[in-house]
Amino acid sequence: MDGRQPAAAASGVEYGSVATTPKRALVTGITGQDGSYLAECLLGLGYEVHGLVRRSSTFGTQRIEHLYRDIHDEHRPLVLHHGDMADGSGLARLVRAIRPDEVYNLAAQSHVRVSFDQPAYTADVTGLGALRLLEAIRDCQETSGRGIRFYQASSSEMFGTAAESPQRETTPFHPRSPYGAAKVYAHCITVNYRESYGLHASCGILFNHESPRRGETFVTRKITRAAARIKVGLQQKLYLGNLDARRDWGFAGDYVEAMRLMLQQPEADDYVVATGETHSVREFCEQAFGRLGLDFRDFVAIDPRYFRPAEVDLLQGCAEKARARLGWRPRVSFSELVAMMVDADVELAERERALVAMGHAAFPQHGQSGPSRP
Ligand code: NAP
Ligand code: G4F
Repeated sequence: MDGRQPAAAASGVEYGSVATTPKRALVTGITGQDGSYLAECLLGLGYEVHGLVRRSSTFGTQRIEHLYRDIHDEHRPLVLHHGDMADGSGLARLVRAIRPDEVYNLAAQSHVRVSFDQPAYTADVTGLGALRLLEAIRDCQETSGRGIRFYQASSSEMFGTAAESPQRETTPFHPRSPYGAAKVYAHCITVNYRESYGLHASCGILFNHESPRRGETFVTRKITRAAARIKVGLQQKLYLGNLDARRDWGFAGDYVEAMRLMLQQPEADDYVVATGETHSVREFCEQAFGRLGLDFRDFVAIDPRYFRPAEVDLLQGCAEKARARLGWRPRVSFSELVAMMVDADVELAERERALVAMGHAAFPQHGQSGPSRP
């Protein structure tokens, strides 16, 4: 048997027809940037969407608030379940109860800098979490005889100091962080379950993708949020680390479509998803501040605390395979992405300024109290 084929014939597992609707999807990491765009995309296509949410003492569902309906509404297309990637038996119970057609594993401790401070936690959640979910799917598939298609959120961070540029599916991995190493494990175990058990399991090797919903400690959002706050007078300076790092930045809304397309293919496989362009952090600053008529050099200062023990200097992806096989291509350009993020953050900063004028506190900024902003 070709390791890439679903072992339907061998295992007696049947995959639902690609045209069958409504499909049922389970999305881990639904409260994150990508989870919110993916949930929107799937709901728009008529899916019944189930999301894994970890329990927290505060609400963490801001990004999906607009998709959620009252739990007393009988016909809710979006259902949230408590769970955690560290809890294998909980994941198994959930997969058995939901019996999804498709599972998208987006949950992770996804911050590279933080992974140096929390390496074991990152390995557990980002690496072993994928294994726990794969085991849950394998068990459910074996007992029910129904195929479950699986998507793993792999990352360009796995390439690290790659020997070639642009990076493609065949480029060897050389991770430069505990996060990158955990993602390599999750990637390899997904490929292994495809080859060993014939699971329809695909990995999307996604390059950096951003949006107005990006977490505020990732560099793009840190820059657009600060530029907007500086513009309206709520902040004076922005402290950053390595301005020379280069990334292939795309729009998250475009990238979740590639995830879905991977699971509609007859055969599972791995795909790079990228724009093919690379820009430095300095260029991002220049464009973001420039959109507001500001010169970033007047406001940006370097704080070595934001340097990493090991850095990934250059990422640039080749998404030819995704283009040829999935028909996928990015729609939003680099300058459109920067503009979209800056404009959204100006709106937010203006609302914040109005609240401050009424005597309320400014919105909390990571790093002003508690652990330093990564
Ligand atoms: P994100 O905004 O940081 O979202 C991460 C999600 O994982 C959140 O929903 C988070 O829940 C959840 N999560 C974290 N720990 C968990 C745990 N122990 N159990 C259950 N859920 C947990 O990340 P993203 O940018 O949307 O990225 C989505 C996935 O793609 C991640 O796996 C990331 O590593 C990967 N990826 C991202 C990029 C990128 O450029 N964005 C590129 C390549 C790969 P809370 O809301 O409760 O924190
Ligand atoms: O925005 P970043 O934190 O993203 P990074 O490390 O590339 O990771 C992101 O992309 C990965 C895909 O390649 C994902 F897998 C991962 O989950 C995450 O979404 O940092 C980008 C670059 C780095 O080189 C960093 O050193 O920006 C540099 N940088 C400079 N100053 C900074 C800062 N990064 C952050 N977060 N904060 C700074 O002050």
